[in-house]
Amino acid sequence: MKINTNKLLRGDRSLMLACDQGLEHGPQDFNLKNLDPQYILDIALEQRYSAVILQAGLAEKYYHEAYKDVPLVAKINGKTSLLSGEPYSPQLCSVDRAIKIGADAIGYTLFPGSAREADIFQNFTSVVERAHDYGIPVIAWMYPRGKAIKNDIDTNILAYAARIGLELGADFLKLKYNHDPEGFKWVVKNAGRARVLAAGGDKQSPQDFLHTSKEMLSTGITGFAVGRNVWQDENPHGVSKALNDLVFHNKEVQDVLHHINK
Ligand code: FBP
Repeated sequence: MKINTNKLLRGDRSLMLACDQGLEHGPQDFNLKNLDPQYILDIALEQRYSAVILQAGLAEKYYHEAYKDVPLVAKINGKTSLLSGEPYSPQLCSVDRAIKIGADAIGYTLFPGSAREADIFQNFTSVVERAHDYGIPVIAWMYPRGKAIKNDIDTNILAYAARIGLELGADFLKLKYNHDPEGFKWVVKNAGRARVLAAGGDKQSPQDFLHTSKEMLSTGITGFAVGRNVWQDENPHGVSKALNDLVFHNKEVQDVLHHINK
């Protein structure tokens, strides 16, 4: 079965907007504006993001009408930040339901190194099988975590995580950046034919974020699945336009700063 990644790519690049933090982090990430998923969907639609990432619950209530022009990544597992202990993110929505809701891709978080790794891998591979039977791509958040992981952004650990994602059948791997462009090139090589999307991380100044993004693009990644650095910014449309120019037009940072300085 051919896996259809076309909808998620423009040329060879992709820029996705993540809005699954409400479950993962809770309301601490939001203010009165971006607490409303519609605010984030408006950014995704207006700035022509390659996809928006939502849990099924949000998709059912908010992913309607014009928003359907933006491809949907349905995040089908999740957990809160309320519990400590070995990380485990249970599946909360079936692949079939995600497709009914309109998913163009399935999103799933894995924690390689967790004491629950065996369960995570077994569940993930059954998700990949089902999604691929429909020709739907799978995006794996590859987040090495748990007591066994001393440094989750160590180059070798990230490279191992990338290789695991490839071995288990993911089509895209979402990885955290380690601020070591040479090391990260090795990480991307280990992803093989799976494409790498970098996560945005905690909010930085838009200037710093754009410089880091440009550096990340030099490592061979396909693009970003970013959240807080866009919708927590006071000018999310400006940041999005600047990112668009970096990702899809290979512009230099100094040539896109006008978008955020307006
Ligand atoms: P951000 O760009 O806001 O960092 O979002 C990326 C993301 O992977 C989200 O999809 C997810 O909700 C969150 O980060 C997970 O964060 P954490 O590393 O705290 O588990």
